Amino acid sequence: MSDNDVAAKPKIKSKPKLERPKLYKVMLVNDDYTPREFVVVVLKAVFHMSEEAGYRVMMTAHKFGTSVVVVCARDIAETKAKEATDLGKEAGYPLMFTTEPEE
Ligand code: TYC
Repeated sequence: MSDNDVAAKPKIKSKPKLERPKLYKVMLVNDDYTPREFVVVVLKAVFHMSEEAGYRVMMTAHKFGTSVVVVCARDIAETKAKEATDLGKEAGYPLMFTTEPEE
């Protein structure tokens, strides 16, 4: 090796850093008109919750204003929130589900 030779850098493959897609929360929003039992029916139908889990989520929104229903990918969160909100609308209730990104 002469003095001019430069040692080849070892080639270390670095993994491309893929951003992890953000997760979104589906939130249940309280209102004064939708019957409690109807909220639980919707939670069971759209989010496959048990009666007990649905009742807990409904009561949390009833007492505190909102409740987290599920955390999932954005497109699924938006589709489910719309489906659930539409069920309320079809029955004449102002029931509302919203989505928001997780911190
Ligand atoms: N507050 C409603 C009532 O007293 C019940 C209710 C609970 C409605 C949760 C919406 O997201 C909700 N009939």
